[in-house]
Amino acid sequence: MRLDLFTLFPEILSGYLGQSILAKAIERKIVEVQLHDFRLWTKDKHRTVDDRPFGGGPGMVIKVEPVVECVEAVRAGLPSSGRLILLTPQGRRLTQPIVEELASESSLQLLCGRYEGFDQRVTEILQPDEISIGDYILGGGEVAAMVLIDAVARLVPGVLGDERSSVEDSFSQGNRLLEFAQYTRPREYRGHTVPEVLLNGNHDAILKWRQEQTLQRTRERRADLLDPGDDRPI
Ligand code: 9D3
Repeated sequence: MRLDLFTLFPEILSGYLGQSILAKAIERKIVEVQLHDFRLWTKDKHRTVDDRPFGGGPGMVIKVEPVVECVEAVRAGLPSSGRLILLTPQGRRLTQPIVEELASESSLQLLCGRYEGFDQRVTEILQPDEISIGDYILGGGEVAAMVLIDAVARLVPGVLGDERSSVEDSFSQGNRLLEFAQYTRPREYRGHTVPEVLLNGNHDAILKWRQEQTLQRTRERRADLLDPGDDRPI
């Protein structure tokens, strides 16, 4: 998978890319990542990327020309253009089905905003998929891009050490249940014991207990997940 990340703060992303499970995947050439700083696409001597909003109001808006020209130039050089995604609080909320869909792409371009966001004409011209990671306010799109990359990359074959683990995820392939409680040694700690059923080696009983746990937990904590066709929080 090829990832092209567009940002005014490439150093926020480069730290993460050098650390996570991605670092190994990049080393092994399973994932290729390139960072693009659209400040380098400005033409004025002060390298101006933002300006005051027409109509007034607080904050600054990212200018249209450097963003559009940077993204177009990079996309033109790609073997296949893949999907362009704008991280924005106004996008559709990222869910595991969307993550699975993105993981099947061979190329993703992620556009990260700052300040009050981009000039609307960035969206009009580039027509990106607009994605939000949830209903809370971040300082910028970089953290959201890292969340998306983290979720997508672990589904790319060969990125995870253990191939088994992503298929069994509690949110993968239509499964929308919480996971059961896990225990390891010791059998007792400060009077807190491990459920007897997990200790006696009856695998049918263990499976049944875990399935019950999963349903009970989901009902208690995330009843919204059991409501079919609804991916919105209550
Ligand atoms: C408080 C400022 N808001 C009103 C003027 C607008 C606003 C602009 C830019 C709010 C947040 C941001 C920065 N956030 C993102 O770029 C972002 C984001 C988010 O804040 N929440 C959830 N998902 C995302 S994806 C990108």
